[in-house]
Amino acid sequence: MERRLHTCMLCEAVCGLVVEMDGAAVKGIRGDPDDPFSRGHLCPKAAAIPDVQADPDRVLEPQRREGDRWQPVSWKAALAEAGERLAAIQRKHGRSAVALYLGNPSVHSYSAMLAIPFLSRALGSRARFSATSVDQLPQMLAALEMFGHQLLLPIPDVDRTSFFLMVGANPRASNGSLMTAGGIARRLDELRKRGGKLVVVDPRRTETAAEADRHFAIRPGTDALLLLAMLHVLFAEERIRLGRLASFTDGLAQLRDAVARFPPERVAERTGIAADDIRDLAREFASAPSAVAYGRVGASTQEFGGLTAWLLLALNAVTGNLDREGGVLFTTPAADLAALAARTGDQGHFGIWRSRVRGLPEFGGELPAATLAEEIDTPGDGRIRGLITFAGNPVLSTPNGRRLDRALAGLEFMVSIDLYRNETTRHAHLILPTSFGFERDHYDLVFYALAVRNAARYVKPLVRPPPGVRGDFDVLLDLASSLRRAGGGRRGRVLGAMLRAARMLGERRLLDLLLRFGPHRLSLRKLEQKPHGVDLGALRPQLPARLGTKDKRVRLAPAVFLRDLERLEKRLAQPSDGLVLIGRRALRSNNSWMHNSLRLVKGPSGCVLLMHPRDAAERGLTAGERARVTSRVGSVEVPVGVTPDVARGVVSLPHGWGHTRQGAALGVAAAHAGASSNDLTDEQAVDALSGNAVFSGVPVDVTKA
Ligand SMILES: Nc1nc2c(c(=O)[nH]1)N[C@H]1C(S)=C(S)[C@@H](COP(=O)(O)OP(=O)(O)OC[C@H]3O[C@@H](n4cnc5c(=O)[nH]c(N)nc54)[C@H](O)[C@@H]3O)O[C@H]1N2
Ligand SMILES: Nc1nc2c(c(=O)[nH]1)N[C@H]1C(S)=C(S)[C@@H](COP(=O)(O)OP(=O)(O)OC[C@H]3O[C@@H](n4cnc5c(=O)[nH]c(N)nc54)[C@H](O)[C@@H]3O)O[C@H]1N2
Ligand code: SF4
Ligand SMILES: [Mo]
Repeated sequence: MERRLHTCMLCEAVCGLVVEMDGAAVKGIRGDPDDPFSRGHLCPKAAAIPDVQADPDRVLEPQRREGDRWQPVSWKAALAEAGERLAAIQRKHGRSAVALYLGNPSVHSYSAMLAIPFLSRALGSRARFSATSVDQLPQMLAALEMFGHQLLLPIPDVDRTSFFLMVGANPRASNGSLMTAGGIARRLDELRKRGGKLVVVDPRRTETAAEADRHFAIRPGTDALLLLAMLHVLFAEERIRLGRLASFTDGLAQLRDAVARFPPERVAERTGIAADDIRDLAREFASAPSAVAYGRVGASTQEFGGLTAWLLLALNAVTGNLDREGGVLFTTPAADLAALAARTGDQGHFGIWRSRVRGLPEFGGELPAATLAEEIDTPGDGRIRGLITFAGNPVLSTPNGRRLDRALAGLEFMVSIDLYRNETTRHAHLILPTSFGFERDHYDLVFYALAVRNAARYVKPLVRPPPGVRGDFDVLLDLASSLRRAGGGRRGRVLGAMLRAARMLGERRLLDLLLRFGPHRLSLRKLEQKPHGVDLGALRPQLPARLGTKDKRVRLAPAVFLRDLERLEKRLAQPSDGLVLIGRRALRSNNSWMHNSLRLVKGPSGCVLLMHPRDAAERGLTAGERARVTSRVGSVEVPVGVTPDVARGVVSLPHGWGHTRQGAALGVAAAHAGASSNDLTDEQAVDALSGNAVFSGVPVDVTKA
């Protein structure tokens, strides 16, 4: 038995792994206690990495679809056909007639991250989409508007803070998000052991809320109101302390004027949180020696996600907790994509163009995923007719998945780069498979940049990929080249030279260069000599130098957010009763795509609609019975779980289930199918400011099935 090192690529926690191997067979997986960052942490999902690698349903060579029949084809034929078909669409209908959708696992693969900009450039399409707009886009928008750079996301200093306000996040299930921290549960326990406080704002008493000092069961979608009222209290009681930020921060007076209209009494009923509680919470936050206001998926994927993201940052700033120990700080990752982007002048942009059908704003060159279906199924000039998907499953992961499902069936040509023939990729004409897991090396380009300490770890592949699959980097560049050869995409000699250079250097060398030019002057060689990884120290204050704004000043009250308050006011004037749907995550499930691992799905089904005992009783529903849930866009049938942990008026259903679609090849998942919550969520109900999808607060009816 041999002990080898790898790193888990499934979620944001970046756990170091010790893999026990017998030849090429994996015999056991443990957390690596000698990884200075993750310190031995791991969760049940890591054990499923070899399940995916060895999955009999995995696509192991390029597959071509003719009607509903799939046949293997050679790489050469597949790439040539993909290039020709996409190029033909682009020549006839313009470059933006071919769209690109990038799914979540692309950010867990450094080689994909390094190749995507090349494919994206070569494609030259404005129809770019990704999981960003069903996730953290509002937080990136707030960073862009306030700090001048979409990637400058401040990270909670969880290990040193004395007060943690957690809004719409459940790290005990998710293992932390935009807060990379191995063993986040232990870190939150330690926070409380040293006398610090954890306060959770969540419509459900989650695993995290159950272990907190205080839980506020907020009405979904009203977090912006809560935060406005907290800020109101701080201004009214003269508790504002910008500290060292004062000399480089603008907009304090505008912020004060904006929050003046939102005293706690005005928002108490709507948020479901008493005015006195809001006052106390504001006071406690401001008087804590250090404090963090942090929000994640529940705060982001809602009708006022943009406002919420802004107000959370503003709350940190006006209490002196932005860019300070124990508050929220920026990282200095060993490979610094944000700094590279700043040097090349690409710090992000917003609203430079708008989508054809609904006029939703681009963000960082991407359009909201909630608009993908209508951009395909609405006739007219500029319609999307071809699609490339990479590591994504938008049929299950974007709002009104059924509409997208139908739209994809009408595409002239679609090519998917994926491990599986899933609910989305079954519509492709070609599926191109890639390597996965221990078959490749790993450096976490994205998540070390979002980590609560600066750290780095590089691991080599442990096994060879199956002969028919290629690495992400190669497939993405090959597709770009074959598109160009066929006369599609963007032309130009510079681009051609860039593609050749990228291919010549390769992903490892590109990573090495990023490390060498990074703030810690590392290199692949240095990291290979420290296979357990290196600790690069705690986060340190970096403002104003790190800011992306031209004048190196923080903008506390950007105009886009001030304007959006009018929309909030209007909403406040409308009634808000009836049942609303929210989502949830579970430790043993990973978005839509790990339900084919028997070890993760066996046991009771995870796809259960949680509801409050009184809401259930009013509908004559008891635990285990099946309910029909109906929204504007559709309906699903699911078993009910009855629990006082969800607030009255709220029902909770996880996403990523619904493996019932004909033509997907996921044997285990189909036997544990569940229903897709995104057959209920509404693609028309986005955060009108940012275009981000709304998964929280979707109006639904629930009846006995
Ligand atoms: N096990 C597991 N881990 C994962 C994933 C997974 O699928 N499974 N996915 C990964 C991904 S892609 C991400 S982005 C992260 C997400 O990480 P988190 O955001 O920590 O995960 P969620 O469990 O979605 O937590 C969102 C919480 O918001 C609450 N909520 C819903 N609506 C509202 C609202 O209106 N206001 C407030 N205040 N709260 C609300 C929900 O009840 C839920 O508890 O997790 C990552 N880690
Ligand atoms: N209702 C509701 N919907 C949600 C959410 C929610 O909270 N509620 N959360 C949203 C969030 S935060 C996210 S991030 C999205 C995720 O949405 P998506 O990114 O669209 O979907 P995933 O389920 O992550 O699917 C990932 C796909 O990538 C493939 N894959 C995995 N690893 C690799 C790889 O290394 N290479 C390649 N080529 N393919 C790979 C898998 O087989 C799978 O098909 O879902 C969103 N949807
Ligand atoms: S917490 Fe995340 S990174 Fe760690 S083992 Fe689990 S899935 Fe992998
Ligand atoms: Mo996500």
